[in-house]
Amino acid sequence: MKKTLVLIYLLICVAGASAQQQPGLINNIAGRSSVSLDGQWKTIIDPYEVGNDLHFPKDARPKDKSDLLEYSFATTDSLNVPGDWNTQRDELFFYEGAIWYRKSFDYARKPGTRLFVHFGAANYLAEVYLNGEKVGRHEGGFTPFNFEITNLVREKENSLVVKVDDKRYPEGVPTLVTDWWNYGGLTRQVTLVEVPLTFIQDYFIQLRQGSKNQISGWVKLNGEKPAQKITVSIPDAGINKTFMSDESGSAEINFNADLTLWSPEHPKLYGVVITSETDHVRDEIGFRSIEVKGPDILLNGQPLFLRGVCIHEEAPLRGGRAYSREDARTLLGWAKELGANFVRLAHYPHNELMVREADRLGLLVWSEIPVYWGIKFESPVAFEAAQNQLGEMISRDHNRASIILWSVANETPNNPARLAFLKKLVERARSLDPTRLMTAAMLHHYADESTQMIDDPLGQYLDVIGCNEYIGWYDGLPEKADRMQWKTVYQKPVVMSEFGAEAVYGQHGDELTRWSEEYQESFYRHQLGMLKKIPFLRGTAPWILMDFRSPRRFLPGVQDYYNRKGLISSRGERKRAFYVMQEFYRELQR
Ligand code: GCB
Repeated sequence: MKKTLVLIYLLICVAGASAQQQPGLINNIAGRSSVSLDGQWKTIIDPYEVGNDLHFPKDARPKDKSDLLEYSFATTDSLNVPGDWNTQRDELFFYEGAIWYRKSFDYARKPGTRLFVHFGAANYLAEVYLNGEKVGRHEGGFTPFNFEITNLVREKENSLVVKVDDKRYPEGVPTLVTDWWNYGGLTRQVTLVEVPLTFIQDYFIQLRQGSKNQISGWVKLNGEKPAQKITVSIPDAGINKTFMSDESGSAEINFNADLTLWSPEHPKLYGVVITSETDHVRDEIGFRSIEVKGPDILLNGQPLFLRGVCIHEEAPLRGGRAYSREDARTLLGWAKELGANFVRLAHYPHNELMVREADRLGLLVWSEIPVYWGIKFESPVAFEAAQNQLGEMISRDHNRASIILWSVANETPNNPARLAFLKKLVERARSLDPTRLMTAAMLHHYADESTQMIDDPLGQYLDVIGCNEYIGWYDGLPEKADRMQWKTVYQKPVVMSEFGAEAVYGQHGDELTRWSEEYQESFYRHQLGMLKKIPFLRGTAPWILMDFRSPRRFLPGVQDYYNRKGLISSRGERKRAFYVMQEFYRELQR
């Protein structure tokens, strides 16, 4: 069985490698020797996309005083990496298009090593050139990718040029319209990663689905010496096991372990060391089981209610894309203060530091790809983009205990093309990771004037049903929730994956005054009254932890390009509704 899974995985890797997009070979940089390329990068704004014609990748300098050259990285302005460009310069706030980045660096590569350049994310399309040669291209704004540069790098004055283009296009994922800011640029860390000639490309070390003491997974080597002895050790658990990889570099691993299980109350992480004859990596991994049984979610065999909150990757306090450990600590710290044991990281894979902090803090995670609203479900281009992002999300985070749910979509229209598209994504995710639960945020509809029905056919392929609803905000006034009951055709856990109302922090009025904290507070009281009565409800994730920028929220003096549904303002002020939710989560823990 496991052999088949490893085989399927490898076939997928091979298939993926032949596709136009190549996310690269490095799956985990955390335990690697690396050099950061973060900091100031020279940039050229190229709204008409003439940079290729003018040979920007060559990063040329005039040869003599007569030479005609109409660009210069050396003397242009810089942008900080990581960071979106929109919040770094006023004139780039609304900019969507191409910007060229250039970083020069020296690098003394040790003999007998390979070198990769790794990008945490670039939104949305990236073309990468080193010393004038194209090394690769990547599509998708929220997942990592890397390219091998072993044969191109030199000791002095390397020129790394990256064209980043965040123009929206119909077949992109996401597509043209989103309710979040299209922050462009090299939004996450850029790193040079040096590995041995044959290195540990990836590993999957998790409890077997349904088991609390059997670790099963695989290790994959890449390079000229694929067949090697591999040791997996977990010193704290007294584990030291040896395996052999085969001619394709794959080793299947399987062993029993007596472990302290990871949970929100006790987020135990073990140091796990994987050693091959030529390489070693160390990671911090938690072990827990996650299953569903009828309408219940079981964590380590125990039924669990997900006390959640949705979070966008918006930087707390300073605004723009979040990327740092400090950002992650602030956002997740607020979620903990709310009483959460669960976060929905909406609407795309967040940076790796968020997930690693969730591992440390004991927050369960829902992670999703930006298959959002009206993607072009008939298009093979859109499917390829979605599938790649799904694969990259899973391969980056498949060893994180915090992640219990992979989500394939948010509020997508119910039609046959979309069902076929999402079914394939669910199958793909299950083949890549058989241990986690599959979900999607779906819609509901009226069965009669006081009954909401959840019966989207997508539900048949999922383990956990996510449902977004805005009764009392887009649909009537808050008290409308009092008259609503919920039904579902599925014998599966339901998580209310969104509900919320907008309020400006500090704006007061009565409970019927839109945008006031009192309206939002009343909305939450009525919502909770309704939600408590849903017998199959196993989690809540209100929309949203903090106000975030959106290009479709115009109301002057109120929204000003912010979606104000945050329980906390963008400056960190808790609104009244925050305390209503906090009280509910306290009650649940009593
Ligand atoms: C939704 C979307 C979310 C929006 C939210 C809203 O249903 O999933 O992305 O931001 O509603 O505030 O309208």
